[in-house]
Parts: sequence; C-alpha cells; structure tokens
Amino acid sequence: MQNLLLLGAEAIAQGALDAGLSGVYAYPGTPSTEITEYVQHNKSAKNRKVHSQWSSNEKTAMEAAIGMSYAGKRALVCMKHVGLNVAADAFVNSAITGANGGLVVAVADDPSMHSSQNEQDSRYYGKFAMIPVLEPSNQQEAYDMTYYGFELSEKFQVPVLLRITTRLSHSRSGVKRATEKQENGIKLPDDMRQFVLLPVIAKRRYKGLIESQAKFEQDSENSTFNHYKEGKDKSLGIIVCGIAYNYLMENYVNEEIPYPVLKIGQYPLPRKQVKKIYNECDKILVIEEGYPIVEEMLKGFLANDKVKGRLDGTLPRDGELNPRLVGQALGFKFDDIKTIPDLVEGRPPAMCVGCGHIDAYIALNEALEEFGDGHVFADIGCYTLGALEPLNAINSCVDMGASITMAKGAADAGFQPAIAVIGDSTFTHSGMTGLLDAVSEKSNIIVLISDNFTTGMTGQQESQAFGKIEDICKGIGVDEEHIFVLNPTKRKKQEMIDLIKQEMKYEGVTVIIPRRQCVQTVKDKDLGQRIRELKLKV
Ligand SMILES: Cc1ncc(C[n+]2csc(CCOP(=O)(O)OP(=O)(O)O)c2C)c(N)n1
Ligand code: SF4
Repeated sequence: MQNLLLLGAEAIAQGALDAGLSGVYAYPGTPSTEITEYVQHNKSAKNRKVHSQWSSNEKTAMEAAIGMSYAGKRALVCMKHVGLNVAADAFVNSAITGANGGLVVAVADDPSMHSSQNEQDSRYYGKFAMIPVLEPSNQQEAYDMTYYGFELSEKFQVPVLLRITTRLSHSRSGVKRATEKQENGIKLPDDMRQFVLLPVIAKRRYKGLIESQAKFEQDSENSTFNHYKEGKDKSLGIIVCGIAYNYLMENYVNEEIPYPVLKIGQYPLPRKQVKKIYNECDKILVIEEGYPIVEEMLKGFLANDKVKGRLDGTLPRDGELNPRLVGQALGFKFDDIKTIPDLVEGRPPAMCVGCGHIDAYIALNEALEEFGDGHVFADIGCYTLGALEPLNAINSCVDMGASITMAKGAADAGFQPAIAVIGDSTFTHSGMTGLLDAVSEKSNIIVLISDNFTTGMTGQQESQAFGKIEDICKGIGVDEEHIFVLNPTKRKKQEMIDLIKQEMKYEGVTVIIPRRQCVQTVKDKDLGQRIRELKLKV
C-alpha cells in the first residue's frame, strides 16, 4: 500500500477520496481549508470529476452535501468550528433526515483561538445532534477514520461528525493508504419520505434516531478507535481523547505508562469501558482537547473528587493542551523551561503593504473625524486588522455578516452615522440577507463592501462575489443612485471622503465599493485575466 506524507487535513481528503468520495462541499476557514484545497489539486479527483468548488457559506455547503447523499453518493462537508454555527440548522436536521450515501462532516476546531473568534468544541454539536463522532489522535487515524466514517454513515444511515483540532490539521506525518473504492452510483433512498421533515415524518424519524443510540454506543464499544490498555498502578486511570493521546504518549517515550489508559476516538462514549476504568481506579484523569465534555459527563451534576481534569484545575480550563501540560497533570516536573530572549520582538498581525483596505480606512477615518469614535461596524476578514493601531478604524467584529446588521441595529437606535465594513467574500457568505433587511426598512446606513476579488484572509480562495457585487446590491433593492465604486488609492482619498460625507446626508442604504485587487494575488495571471474580462467600473 502507498505511503504518503500528509497534513492531518490532507489525510482526511485522501481518506475521503479513497473511500469513493463524489463531492466535497466547504467554505474556507482555518484550520479546515486545506482539506478542500487538497481535493481541488488532486489529479485523480480531477479525472473523476469529484465536486470541489467552494460554496457561498457553510450552510449552503452542508445542504448541497445532504443533496448528494440523498442521491446515494458519498459527500464530505468541511468547515472550521464557527462554521458549524452557520450550518447548524441543516446539520442538526440532517441527523433526523439521516443519510443515504455516506455523509461525513469534518469540522476543525481551533483551541487557543490561533485564528478564530472562539474555541467552541464541535463534539457538543455531535452530541446535540445525537450522531456518531470520530476524533483522530494522529494523521493516520484522520485518514482511517474518514475512510471508515463513510461506512459508518451508510451502515447506520446517519451523518457522521469528524472532529479535528488545529495542531493535527496543520502537522505532517506518514499515512498508509487503504484500497481505493469505487464511487457509489445514483440510488435514491429506500424511504422516499425520509428527507421530508414534515412534523409527522420528523417525529417518526426522531424516534428512530433515539432508538439508534444504543447501536451507536455498541459500535463505539467494539470500535478499534477506542481501546483499553491495562496498567499495574490503579491509583490513577487515564481517559484520553483524540490528539491528547499523542500528548500523553510523548511523556512516556521510553517507558510503559504505569496506569490503565482508555483511549477514546469514537463517540458516543463506550459506557462499559468507561465504567471499567472508573470502578478499577482510585482517581480518574480526563485529558481532552477543547471543552471538558467527557469530564462533565463523568462528574455529573454533583461534585465528584475522583474525576480530575480541566474542571478542577488539574489541566488548564481553556486553550490548547500540549505534552508539557499533560505531563504536569501527571506529576512530572519540568525545570528546563526557557524564557523567550529579549531579542525576539512580538509581531502582531498586520495588513500587507499596498492593501486596498488600508487606503479605504484612511479615507473613512478622515470622513468620520468630526463625529468621534465608535461609528464603524466591521466584519471578519483581513480588514478586521483595521481594529489595531495605527488605523484604529473599527469598533466591532462579531461573526460573519454582523457588520451590516449591527450597523442597522445601531441606526434603528437613532445612532448616526452608522457605517458597516465588509469584505466581498463575507458579503456573499452572510452579508446579503442583512442588506435586504436594511433595504426593506430603508435603514440609514452606509455599507462599504471592500472588494479585493478574493477571500484574502484564508489564503486567496475564489470569492463567490467575484464580478457580482453591484448586481446583487441592485437585485436586493439598493437604489442604483446610491451604489458607488471607486479605487481606494491615495490619489482618490479626497474623492472617497467627499463621497462618504455626501452619503451621510442620504436617509437610506448607501453601498460604496472600494475595489482593488489583493496584492497577494497580483502574480495570479489567470485571476488578472478574469478581472480584465469583467470590464468592471473601478
Ligand atoms: C463562519 C466562519 N466561516 C469562516 C471563517 C474564516 N474566515 C475568516 S475571514 C474569511 C473571509 C474573508 O474574505 P473577505 O470577506 O473577502 O475579506 P478579505 O480577507 O479578502 O479582506 C473567512 C472565510 C470564519 N471566521 N467564520
Ligand atoms: S492578503 Fe490581500 S486583503 Fe489581506 S491584507 Fe494582504 S493585500 Fe490585504
């Protein structure tokens, strides 16, 4: 069998391709982006015409994948953890419709928030939707679990959640491939009402899902991804989940772990094995990346001093784990901690020199000077860095799309001027519906859609907004006379200031599109050609 050196994210993609994948559906987001990019660049996937184009957002991705599963084929959905909030309606309901062709939802969590707004733990979503969850401890398991996830999904006719975290997604290791499977043919569900979630059907399907829980648990009990390893010293038992297993093993490189260890890679938890370790050992240490979900289940509502972990401070309550933190929880002493030399300067993230967002902010700041601080509701993208010195240009960043709706809410409160700043990709992800609300109520806001023809922050993926922004705004109902496009250069600064000031006097929705290509894409000849072909007003 072929061995490959793969990132965790790539191992998932390769596992899915080898399992007979017909389509990946995704919206970019660190640390999940590389899964889809691997499929996009994979020769065999191209030959097989495996679907791999980006979706507008995580919800549309999830729904398209449910559609592919409905048609009997195997589909993979990928997103970062906060993307699952966007896809949640479709995701939770997909547990009720069930799957036809295998449906695996790969979600990459970002504990320590390396590039995210929060560090939510997607395993809760799996538990909430009551579906099986797989959590690999290394790249090989990321491959194997994805490969197996499709089988599991088809065996029980439910979607399966595959949860990884940043460190696993972005580190490389050798991966052994399994036999390549053929793609499924088109085959409609046996129960043609399965996907019709009318209450009468949904009730029946939900009862079925509840009844399936015992089967899911039995599968976990027999799973090769969950295993119990005996240990002589029963003063402590260790329950360790996903990548935390690696951190545990790094503390025992040349010696046997003296304690019994229950490694968890598949949920629901294998109750019999958990009971066994709990009854056999004096204390239990739960080591898990993310929220203390397993620890909480074990502790229950009442205090339980036997179970140690993130809740009682044995491990830190938040942030990523690492071998040292795990070692400290096991009583190891580390006295070789090196401090960072003064020579090393902290380097906060910054926008690239020559980025169009910077010039747009400089003009915006000057236009707002007479009104004081607090008027700019921004969004998520490279332009969020406008919050930092020296620009200090924005006052909010909550979730994808919230700029327009927050500006609307502030305008509803009578706060003026109320300005929204959003990028092109974020606009089509979830800004458009907010703009429709604003148009419907003739809200007094100015929306800056900073268009750089790409999804800059996540590595220059195709933006669904490409060449369509003015038409979308017109279609939504923004008055054509209040849609403006300009190139945010130093030379045009005064023009932009005058325009913003002029539109502050208009009582309704104004859209201003500062448009300049992201400097990181200027070497992309194909993109340059496509921009020229648009013959857009700039
Ligand atoms: C729900 C959700 N999905 C994905 C992301 C990851 N993400 C952060 S910003 C961004 C898009 C940025 O593109 P754009 O709005 O065009 O701005 P640019 O970075 O190009 O300036 C993405 C996909 C996220 N933070 N939240
Ligand atoms: S990657 Fe592009 S959009 Fe992001 S800061 Fe750099 S130039 Fe600006």
